[in-house]
Amino acid sequence: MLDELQALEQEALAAVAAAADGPALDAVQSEYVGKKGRLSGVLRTVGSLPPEQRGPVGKAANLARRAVEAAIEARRGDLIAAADANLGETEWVDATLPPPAARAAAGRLGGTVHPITALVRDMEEIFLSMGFDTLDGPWVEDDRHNFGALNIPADHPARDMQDTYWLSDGNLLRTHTSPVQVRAMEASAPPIRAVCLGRVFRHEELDATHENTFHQAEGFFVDRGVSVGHMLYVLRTLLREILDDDVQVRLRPSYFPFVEPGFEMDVTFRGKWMELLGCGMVHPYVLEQGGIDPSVYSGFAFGLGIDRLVMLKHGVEDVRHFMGGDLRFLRQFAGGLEG
Ligand code: FA5
Repeated sequence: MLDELQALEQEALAAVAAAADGPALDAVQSEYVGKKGRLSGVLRTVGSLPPEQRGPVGKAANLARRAVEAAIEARRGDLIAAADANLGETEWVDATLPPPAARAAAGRLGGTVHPITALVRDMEEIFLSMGFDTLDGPWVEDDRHNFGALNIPADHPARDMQDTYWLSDGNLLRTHTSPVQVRAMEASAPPIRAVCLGRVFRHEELDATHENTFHQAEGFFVDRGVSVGHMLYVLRTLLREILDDDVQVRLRPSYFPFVEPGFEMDVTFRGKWMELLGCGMVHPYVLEQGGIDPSVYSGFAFGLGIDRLVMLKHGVEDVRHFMGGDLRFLRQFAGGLEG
């Protein structure tokens, strides 16, 4: 019986050493030392042995089981350490690889630059080449910067031209980029030559040329002797760079409380005129609000609808596509716009 036990122990130890991985080791464990295992079986028969054999056989069987269990734990530790050491080979991921869906999409890699973002980048470069600084302004504005300092007091009918999203604390989502003019004048003295390209918000009735979240490019230049001629030069240069040379443009007298005189510029689009921007000479009241002496300095300002310029450039028929989130629309701009 003792010889048999010894042979069983040797057999179990050899099986442990030969187990190549976790599942193989689990199988060895249950074959020899599991509840119904062969060594456990010997221990269960000890009670039926003649009394003088029970002690030595029981002791030897217990020792054999403990030796096999210890060998199993040691082997398990070795297998885990070996797997860890090998992790770099078996488990590596290429973190730079695009997800499978994006790879499959139109056989190209990753996402695309949104057409608005692409045009914003182009415009910023053009303005930079004409010596303009790029400024940012907050989306959440106060009444003074969005309206009051721009010569639109509380009861002014011009407020109705820009239906406003008011916030419960009395602030608002900026309805245009013109507040950045005021902020720039407050922050620095002339000459000021700056642009701000960013998002604006209006509680609009939506149609093919009106969104409630859209983008404007504000440009302004304040110095001694600035005239309408300077403004037209900058606008013409910008539009020539962005659109075809043969684009038709017209300037109409118009009213904005913060400029005098004021104009609107239209461009032809699909056989009709589309309003693209408002512009004019900065009103003396606005210069004063920005801490600038209107008897010494003059300035021009314009506010251009970026979404509409993208429509013109790419022949997009409805402004609502831009914020609609439809990837089929955005993928059309994949070629050549990646950045
Ligand atoms: C303004 O917002 C003035 N701040 C522009 C300005 C600046 C005038 C400086 C004078 C001096 P207006 O509301 O017209 O003006 O908007 C300017 C341009 O934004 C429009 O010509 C149009 O191109 C675009 N725009 C206006 N409303 C929308 C809209 N709901 N959806 C898309 N584009 C719009």
